[in-house]
Amino acid sequence: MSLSDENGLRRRSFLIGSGAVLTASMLGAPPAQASPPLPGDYDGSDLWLRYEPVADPGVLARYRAALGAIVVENADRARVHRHTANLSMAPGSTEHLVESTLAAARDELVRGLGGLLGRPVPVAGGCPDRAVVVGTPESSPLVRGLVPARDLTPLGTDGYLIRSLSRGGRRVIVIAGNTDVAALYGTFAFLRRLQAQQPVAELKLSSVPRINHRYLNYWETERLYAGNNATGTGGLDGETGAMFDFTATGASAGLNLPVILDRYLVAARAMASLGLNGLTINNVNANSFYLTPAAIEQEAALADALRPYGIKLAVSINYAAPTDARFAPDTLTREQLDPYSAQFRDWWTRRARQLQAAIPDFLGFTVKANSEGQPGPQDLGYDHGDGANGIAAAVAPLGMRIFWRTFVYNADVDPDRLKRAYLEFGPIDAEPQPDGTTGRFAGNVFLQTKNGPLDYQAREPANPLFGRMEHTNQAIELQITQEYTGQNTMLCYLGPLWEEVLKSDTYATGADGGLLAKRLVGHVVDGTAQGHPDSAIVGVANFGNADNLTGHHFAQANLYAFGRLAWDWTLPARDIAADWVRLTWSNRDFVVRAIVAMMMGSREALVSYQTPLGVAHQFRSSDHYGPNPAERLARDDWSPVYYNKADSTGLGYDRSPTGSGFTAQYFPVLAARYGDLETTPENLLMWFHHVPWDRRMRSGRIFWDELVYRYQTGVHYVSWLRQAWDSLEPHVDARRFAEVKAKLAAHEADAGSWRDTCVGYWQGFSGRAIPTDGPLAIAIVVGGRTIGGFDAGAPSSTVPLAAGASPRITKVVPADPAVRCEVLSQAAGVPGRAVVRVTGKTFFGPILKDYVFDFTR
Ligand code: GCW
Repeated sequence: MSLSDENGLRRRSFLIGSGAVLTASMLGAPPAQASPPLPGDYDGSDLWLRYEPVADPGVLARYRAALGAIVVENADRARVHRHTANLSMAPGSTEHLVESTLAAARDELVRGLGGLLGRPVPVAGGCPDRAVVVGTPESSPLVRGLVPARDLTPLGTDGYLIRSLSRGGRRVIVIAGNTDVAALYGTFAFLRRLQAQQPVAELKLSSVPRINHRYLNYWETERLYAGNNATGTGGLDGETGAMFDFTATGASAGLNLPVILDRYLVAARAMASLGLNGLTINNVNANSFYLTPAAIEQEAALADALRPYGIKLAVSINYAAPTDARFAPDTLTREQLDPYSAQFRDWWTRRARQLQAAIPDFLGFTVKANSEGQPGPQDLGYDHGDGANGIAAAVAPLGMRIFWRTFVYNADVDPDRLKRAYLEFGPIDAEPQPDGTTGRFAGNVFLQTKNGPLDYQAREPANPLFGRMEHTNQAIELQITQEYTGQNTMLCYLGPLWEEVLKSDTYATGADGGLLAKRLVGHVVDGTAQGHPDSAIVGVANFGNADNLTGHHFAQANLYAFGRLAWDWTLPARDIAADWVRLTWSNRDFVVRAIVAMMMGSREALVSYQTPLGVAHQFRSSDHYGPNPAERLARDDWSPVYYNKADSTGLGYDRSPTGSGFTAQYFPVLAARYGDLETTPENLLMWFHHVPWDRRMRSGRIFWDELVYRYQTGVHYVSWLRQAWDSLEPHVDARRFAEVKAKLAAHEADAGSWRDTCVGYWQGFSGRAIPTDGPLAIAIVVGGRTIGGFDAGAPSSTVPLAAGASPRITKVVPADPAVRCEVLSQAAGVPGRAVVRVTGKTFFGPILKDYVFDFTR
């Protein structure tokens, strides 16, 4: 076997040892030939809405035979509201504005079928043979005749059905729902089937979302990793790097809203393709600019453009906005921020009315209060219930909702940051009310809660609020933008993280003390656990103005996965990944398998090289990207040292009953499990315990050794990712291949820096040597001598040889017989360098290490 190095030179290599080499090629790909990359300068700007011609001739023929016309009766009749008279696209745009939801569905079919089938599919009237018919019983007599009303009833407002039918000798496919937007969702679902080359014969499908409000929170100012300049954080030509232009200057001044840009409509179509139906347009550290009359006019234009796609807007607000001079003379004093005062409520009612006058379907407000320096009701001696209900009362008559975040950690509440939110919100939820009911939060308040009790870490236990807030509407908040998961550099597929959270068992109990039948976090969120009638899920979105909209090509997958899970949280992350790969990269099975494999281990690998075994938040404070376990900030609960508690006895935060007692916030089964070091899952160990360096782990190793190996294997996975991606070069279009390749190189280097920084720092406390018997440990035989004990985390190892001894490696002896060893290059002399590649497998996927040996005398 021979390999090409980066210069395209052929090198001789040979295999020693046994076991499976898990390269992409072993996952079914033909071996990487020295063939040229696929041509193509496609930049990723269509997200998963690429409608590339179907390459498989058999599938193409079947699709062409089945899909001959598009019928959307009365598509233009139900025009959506438009506030902005002169709404227009920017000059040179390729997207176009539509005025109704059914027109959006029709146009998507024209675009999608035309692209996939490689020839136009006509829009027709009547009911021609081989028609795709889209509509509702109201919009379309044809649909009314084809689909019995009783079949539509269970679909609610958003669900759809797709059916193959035969009428009077004509075969049609009907896509129907009770509302226009449901028909649009069905249209996208149908196109997704074709993009993934699934059969279109004998269709009998239906789908209803499990969660009502499926929203993105768009953060225009923070944690934006998708700007179109080199760093990914900013924009060019006067733009900020944000998705929507409100205040761009310079060359982009003419592109501010109300002008609509292509990317807004690509985002709208992408959101609708997943069934996302709401968008808060600004960061929760809210700028009150978005409430000013000029901004409301701009928002109204955006809402107009998005409305046909079923997307409604919301705004994040600052609790003290009424004191902002921008609203003069309509301002309040600080004292008037009393949530029970008429002035305060009336002020918010006026603001909400202005918004509703321009945006009739405006959703309401997202609020971060008394958190990280944001003002809130506590500034006036009130609690979160008082504050949330005050604004909720102001907007309730307008049919709006308040999404009040529970991301609070007032240090006066408890020394353990993780305990604080429940201590503040729990009692309000449990409070008996004068009318005999329980819980003080108003009916139009949702508490918006991050998945974990800390802050978007790559692994957290589920937030104990889930299941504990029985009397209040709950929204789960997931972070799509990769603040703590590699930003725009690392390939980290978050589907497995969210699947893990949504399928975590809360062990919630009912009034009788018995376990609830449905009690996963997903059941709590969708309302079925405790009978909540309303439900919401929110993702902090990763859109920016980069060509590919998300900065990293693979970050598109996270947006996609969030949307699919928002619709149906029970979907397996792996299946979602496979769909995304087919829609985005390739339909060839071996390519799909290879890329899905790369994605599926990527989050666990990141946990391993950043924060293994439950040690949380070791990020440097400046950017939350790189490591700084030694950092000590003025606020201790922002400091890595506060979380790691490293000392000579061990590592981790004791939150057991003899520590902070946080574990008691969970339902009894989990409280007991997490409260005891013996029963705490190892991947959460340091969330709950200060773990002794010499504790025996399930692997048989002591904790210190296991910890070091977690860091190493995380990096080794990224080394494998690089090799797997390289092997796909002939099968992936050139520009995106090169861009991902470059990101993976930086990813590997940065993963290595996490390992080296953290292991080096912990070693100062453990005082122990770096173990050398890990999963990829090898010995080499050189000049008749067997030499081993190499540090698998080191970039190279120096090997002194006796005078006259040959530097030729004659044998490689792996500690684990299942790993595969390959001498990539021998040293030409001494001094000289040899490289041995070792490939194996760990619990989250393949791992690879190139040992570099520098022979000296
Ligand atoms: O993780 C932190 C982020 C902040 C963010 C905060 C929050 C908007 O670093 O940027 O503030 O979470 O969620 O409020």
